[in-house]
Amino acid sequence: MRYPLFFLILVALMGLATADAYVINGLMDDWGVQPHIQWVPSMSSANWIEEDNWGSGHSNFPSGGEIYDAEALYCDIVGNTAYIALVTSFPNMGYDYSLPGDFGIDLDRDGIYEYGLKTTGSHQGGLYANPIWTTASTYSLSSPARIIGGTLLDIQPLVYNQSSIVENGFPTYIIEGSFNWASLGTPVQPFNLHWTMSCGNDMLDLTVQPVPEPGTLFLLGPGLAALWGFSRRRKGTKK
Ligand SMILES: [Ca+2]
Ligand SMILES: [Ca+2]
Ligand SMILES: [Ca+2]
Ligand SMILES: [Ca+2]
Repeated sequence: MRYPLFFLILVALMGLATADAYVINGLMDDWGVQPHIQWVPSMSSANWIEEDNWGSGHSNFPSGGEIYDAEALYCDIVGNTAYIALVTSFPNMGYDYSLPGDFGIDLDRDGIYEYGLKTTGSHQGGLYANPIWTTASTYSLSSPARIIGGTLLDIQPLVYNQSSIVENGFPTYIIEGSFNWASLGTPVQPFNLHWTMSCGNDMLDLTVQPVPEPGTLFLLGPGLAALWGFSRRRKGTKK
């Protein structure tokens, strides 16, 4: 009886297919990104935008200089998990009365952010439904900024890491986190992912196009084919 072996192989293949695509550690090597040197991510499924040393939301962005620079934003949806990474000069402790903002998720791109992900504080990594947001204090067009209420759905690990990279005299920070994409109903339409700091001196907006993850099917395909072939052969030898 060699069925258990095939089931072990099948389980192993499924394990490979659902293994974590990104490591939430505040490092960008798993995205294939070296900030300020190589911005293009290695995975074609990853959505991204880069605005290092400028900003599309306002002619003077980043207002106040490098420390406010929101530099690049990434999002990749793998299976039931959405991974997010942000590169910025803005410190996790904030700067000059401004604090880091939270990620806004506008599923139907109507300007209302139905979900949000906390980047700092005791609920860091918290996924909120119907969040209550603050308005960016200096540049209100950069809103929404910070989550101050709403329904907490889940908390997953999220890292706001000061990297060893220095650019224009300021350290580069990486915010890296994930949330359960399925808990949003696994939408298939493009949505808007947003980040700014509480003053709104710079911001990033990323259009994310969720695409079905082909890796699962490619990996499962041979396993299922082998299982099917084996069960057929087994039926044949029984007769
Ligand atoms: Ca990482
Ligand atoms: Ca910069
Ligand atoms: Ca920028
Ligand atoms: Ca919306």
